[in-house]
Amino acid sequence: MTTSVVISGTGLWTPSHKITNEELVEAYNGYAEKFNADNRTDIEIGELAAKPLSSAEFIEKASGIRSRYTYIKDGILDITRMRPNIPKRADDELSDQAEMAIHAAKKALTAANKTAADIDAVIVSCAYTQRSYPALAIEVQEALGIKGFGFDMLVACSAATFALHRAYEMIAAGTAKGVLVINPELTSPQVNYGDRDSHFIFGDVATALVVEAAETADAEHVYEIMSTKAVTSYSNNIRSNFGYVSRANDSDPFANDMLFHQEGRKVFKEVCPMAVEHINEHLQRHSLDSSNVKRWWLHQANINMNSLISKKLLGREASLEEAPIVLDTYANTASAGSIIAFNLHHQDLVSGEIGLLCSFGAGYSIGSLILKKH
Ligand code: CO8
Repeated sequence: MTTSVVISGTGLWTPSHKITNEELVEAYNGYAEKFNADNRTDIEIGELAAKPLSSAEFIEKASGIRSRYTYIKDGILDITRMRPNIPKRADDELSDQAEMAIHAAKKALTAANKTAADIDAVIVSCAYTQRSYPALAIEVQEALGIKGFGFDMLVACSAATFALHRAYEMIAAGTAKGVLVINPELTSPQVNYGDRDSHFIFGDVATALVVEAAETADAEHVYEIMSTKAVTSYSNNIRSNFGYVSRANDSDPFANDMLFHQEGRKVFKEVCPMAVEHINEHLQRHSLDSSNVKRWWLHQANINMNSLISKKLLGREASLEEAPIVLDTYANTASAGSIIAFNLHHQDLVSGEIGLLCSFGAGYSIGSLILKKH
């Protein structure tokens, strides 16, 4: 008999600090004007390019983002700093990302009607972890009193869906009875707030999900994972060179290439058709098509990407009820975007209805799950 694997609870932790486009643009423009004044001579002789100004209208039109949450606001809008000021914690204190993860994990456990005793595997999966070891997942496991094992995973924007794939396989194989998948997306330390093209894109958040066998699930809202599908295809169009080798190759730890950077237009053009093909193939595996899907919990990187993808899938614009958007308030939260959409927009589905969860981003990486409400 094959085990039916379900998602039985989700948790969302939203930081209390919020930055609007207007606040962000005012800080960036102040920084750019100061940079241009300080470097006027080099700019005049063509040695240095002047920094162009940003605009809140452009940001909303090009991305759908109006504001974002940040773990710490202090420092980001300071034009002499342009990065969050996150105090260093001692080794015996809970780390920042573990703290974010625990907030979301507790909510997911409550929603799933579970306690630590029901979980025996913890996966912390996100775009960055603040240290290499010990794994954040093991720190979270210890703090929550979970027996078993934990490990960290990095798959940029597809970290959450790829971790759900692993959780699904572990439950199906019987190697775990309850898995907590947690995505503490602390993106703000990697954002180049002095770069007009990308200063507005990201926000911080943490999401969590409980994955278990259908036979142990007793929560109010339970979703069977009908199947998972993943694909990766190498691309340098979204990149960060930050890493532990920098010390050995004498690179500047504050250089622009150590931060998130991208060829946004190329990403848009290349990833949209990949995502459409991927989703159609996944649905075909179950002899389904887009008309069978009640809800699309799509990755949240750019509203124009989502509307293009849903237009190609449905042959028309998707309504906000069919394909919810959380970008306007959360911005791009790396792998957590589709999970936030799921968290906020899943309870109204009725038994037997189908939804599709899909991430797409750096790598390139695409991950999808077809979910059926119990
Ligand atoms: N204000 C005013 N004007 C601007 C601004 C700005 N802030 N930025 C750019 N412009 C200008 C450009 O210079 C350009 O001017 P011109 O036409 O004179 O050259 C014009 O506006 C148009 O610029 P673009 O062509 O760049 O504008 P787009 O319409 O393409 O929009 C986007 C830019 C929003 C970046 C868009 O291309 C996009 O969203 N692409 C998809 C990118 C994407 O989804 N990337 C995924 C990245 S996330 C990911 O994979 C996870 C990584 C790990 C997490 C990292 C955490 C830090």
